[in-house]
Amino acid sequence: MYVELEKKENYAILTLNREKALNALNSEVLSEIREAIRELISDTKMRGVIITGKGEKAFCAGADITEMKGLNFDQAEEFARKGHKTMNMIAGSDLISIAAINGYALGGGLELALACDIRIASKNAKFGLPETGLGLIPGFGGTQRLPRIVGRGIALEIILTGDHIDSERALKIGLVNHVVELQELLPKAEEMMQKMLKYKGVEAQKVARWLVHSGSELPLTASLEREVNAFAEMFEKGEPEKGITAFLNKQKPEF
Ligand code: DAK
Repeated sequence: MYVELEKKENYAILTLNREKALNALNSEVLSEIREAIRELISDTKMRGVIITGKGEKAFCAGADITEMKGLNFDQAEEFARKGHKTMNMIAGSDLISIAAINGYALGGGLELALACDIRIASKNAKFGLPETGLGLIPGFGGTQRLPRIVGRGIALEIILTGDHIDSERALKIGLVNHVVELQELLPKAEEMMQKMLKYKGVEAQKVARWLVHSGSELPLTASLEREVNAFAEMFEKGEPEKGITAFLNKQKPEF
């Protein structure tokens, strides 16, 4: 198995387990990731996923370079679609996702982290999109998700130079939310996940996440209108009643 899935009470830790190849994404790894995400989506107790890599060297060194050699147009398209399907499944599901980046996050590995809601990195982490040096383009969403997170200028620098950037710079440009010691990485990711899953409206989080992710595809006036409707609809779903009543009674809300 190239993917380990450890379920906790209401979230899971998904670990890429192909350490010898620095957790590179071949077709099998991609399909096992999708299988694991599908399993979490169908388990109604599961509300979040932390994605990390086995070992101390790499989160994921990218798409499997050996598998890409000699692809024709149709095979390259199929490979790119498998990657997109995987990333979209993570970004488009109702699972809150945190990438816990424990080393290299290159190419498809960085694109996997970009598909997550939040990125936390260890100090030794290194990031980059080296594809153009292989005569490729970032093919698992990098040309689109990276500029939406760090802005177009920085994204183009990363894509066109192919340079590795360290965790300190990644933090400065907003590519990652936090940088911690390697041994603190999973505890930090779990602490954040638990905090997000406690005393928070389940539906409220789903809707807020959806508004943030889908809003960037719409003109501002349309996405603001969508927010108004979504806000009003929350009152028909019962969570505001619970949350507001608990606040007024000086209690913690249970959703
Ligand atoms: N794929 C396959 N194997 C990889 C790999 C990768 N991406 N990265 C590393 N490995 C393997 C190495 O070949 C080596 O295997 P053995 O020789 O031991 O059998 C083992 O992992 C350890 O790696 P190194 O010996 O190289 O370790 P070092 O510490 O010396 O260097 C490194 C670590 C991360 C700097 C280096 O391994 C490296 O540069 N790796 C390649 C990183 C990279 O270029 N990643 C981007 C891959 S391209 C598309 C769809 C998708 C994509 C593009 C287009 N369409 C279809 C349009 C996405 C592309 C990519 O992600």
